[in-house]
Amino acid sequence: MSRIVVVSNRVADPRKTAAAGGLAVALADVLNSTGGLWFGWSGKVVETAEGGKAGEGTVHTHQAGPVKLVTVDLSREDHDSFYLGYSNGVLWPVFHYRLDLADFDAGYIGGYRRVNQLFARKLQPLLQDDDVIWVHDYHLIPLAAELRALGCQQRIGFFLHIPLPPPLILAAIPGHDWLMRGLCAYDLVGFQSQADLGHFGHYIETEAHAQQVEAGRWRVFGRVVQAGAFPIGIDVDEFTALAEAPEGREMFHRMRNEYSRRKLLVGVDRVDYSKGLPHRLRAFREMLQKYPETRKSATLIQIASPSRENVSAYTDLLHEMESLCGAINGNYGELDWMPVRYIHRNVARPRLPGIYRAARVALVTPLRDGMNLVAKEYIAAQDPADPGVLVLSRFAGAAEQLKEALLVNPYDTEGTAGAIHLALQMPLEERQARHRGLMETIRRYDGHWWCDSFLDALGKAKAEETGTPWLRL
Ligand code: ADQ
Repeated sequence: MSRIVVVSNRVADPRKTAAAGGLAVALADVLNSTGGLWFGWSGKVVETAEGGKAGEGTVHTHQAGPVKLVTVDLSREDHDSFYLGYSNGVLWPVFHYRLDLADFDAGYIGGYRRVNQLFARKLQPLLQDDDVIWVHDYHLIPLAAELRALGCQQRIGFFLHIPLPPPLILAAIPGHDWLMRGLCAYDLVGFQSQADLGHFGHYIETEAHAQQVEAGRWRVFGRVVQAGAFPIGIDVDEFTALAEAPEGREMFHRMRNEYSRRKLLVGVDRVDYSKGLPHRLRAFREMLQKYPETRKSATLIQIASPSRENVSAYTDLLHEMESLCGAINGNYGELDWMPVRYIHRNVARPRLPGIYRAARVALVTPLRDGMNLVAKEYIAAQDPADPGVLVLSRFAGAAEQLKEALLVNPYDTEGTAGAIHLALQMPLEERQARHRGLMETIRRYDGHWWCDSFLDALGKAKAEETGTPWLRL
C-alpha cells in the first residue's frame, strides 16, 4: 500500500486522538498503517522584527510513532493575508453563503497563493514517487497546481470540509475562475454532500464549459477531473467507548443529578456565524413563550468554544449571544430555574459524550454547515434504551443522511420552536425507532468508511487518467 501524505492547515498527533478528535481520529488508522506523513502550518507566526519574511518559513519535523509530522511557520504578513484574510475573510463566509460578511481586499489573494507555493516548495522534496497525497479544506485549494508546477506526478486528492455554494454565489469572489481552475488540478475532489457536488458540476459546466464524460467525471481545462460526495463520519466505536469510560460516565451522572427535575437540551458548537446560535436562542425563547408548560421544565445548555476571536464578525456574534442569553434568563428565569446556561469554553473531549447522553434533545441548527459532526456524536452517545432526539437544520450537510432527525429551517423561528417542543414531548417508542435508524446510518458511513472510500476512489481515478496533462495556474 502506498504511503499516505496528508496536508491540512493544522496538524494533529494521531496518537492523541482522544484530545484532538475530528480529522485526527478519521485519519489515524491509515496514517499509522502506511507510516504516513502529515504536513501543515505549525501554528506559529513569526513577526517581521524576528525575521519573518513573506513566502518563507522554518520547517519543523517531529516523529509521532510511525507518522512523521512536518510543519512550517508563517510570517506575520502571510498569516494575516492567507489565514485571516483570504481563507477566513473571503472563502469561509462566501462558501457559507454569507457574501455580506466577506472582505474582498485585493491584497489577500496574493498571500493565499504565496503560502500555497511555500507549502508546495517545502513539501515537494519530502515526497516519494508512489505517495498518495490527500489535501484538506479551503485553505489549500491551489496546492495541487503548485505541486504540479514543481514536477510532482503523484496522485493528489482534495476534500472540502465546508459547503460549496451555487455558481452565482461563487462567482462573486474576484478570482473565482483561478480558484476553481486550481480545484480542477486534483485527480479527485471530494465534497460532503450531493448538494455541494451538484454546485461543483453546475459551476464548471456553466462557467468553464466542462463536458460531463460520465457521472462524476468532467473534461475541463484540457483534462479530466473526477468528483464525488464522501460524507465524513465519526468513529462510532471510539465515541461510544468514550461514553462508557469513567470520565464520560461521571459527567453523565453529574448532569443527571444536577438537572434531575428538568429536561435538558444541549448545543455544542464553535462560536461561528454559520452555526445559527442567535437563531437557535430565539427559537428556544419562542418555545418558552408559546408553550408555558415548558418553563421551569426545560433547560438549554449551550456550550460554545472560542474561535477566531480576532475577526470582527465573531466579536459581534459574542456580544449578541451574551445579550440574548441575558435577556432570556432575565425575562423567563425564576429563583430556582435559569432557562439558558451559556458556557463560552471548550469542554474536554472525554466529557462530551456524558453531556450528550444526559440531554433529552440536541439542537444542531446551523444556517449552513459542510456536515456537522456534533449531530453524529450526539447520536452515538445515546442510550439506545432511552435515547434523546436530534433537532437538525436542513442546511447542515448531515441532513442528507440523518433522515430520522427532526429537520428544521433555522430561519423559521416559530417552526423551529414547534419542533423543539415536539422533541421534548416525543414518546419513548418513537425516540427508539428514530435512534435505531440514525445509528444504522452513522455506523455504515463512519469515519473509516469516509477515509477508505475516498482513498479507494483516488487510487482508481489516477489509473484511468494516466497521460492527462497537468493543469498549471
Ligand atoms: P467545524 O465547523 O469545526 O468543522 P463540526 O463538524 O461540528 O464543525 O465539528 C466540531 C467538532 O468540535 C466536534 O467534534 C465537536 O465535538 C467539537 N466541539 C465543538 N464545540 C466544542 C466545545 N465547546 N468543546 C469541545 N469540543 C467542541 C468543519 C466543518 C463541518 C464538518 C467538519 C468535518 O465546518 O461542517 O463537519 O469540518 O469535516
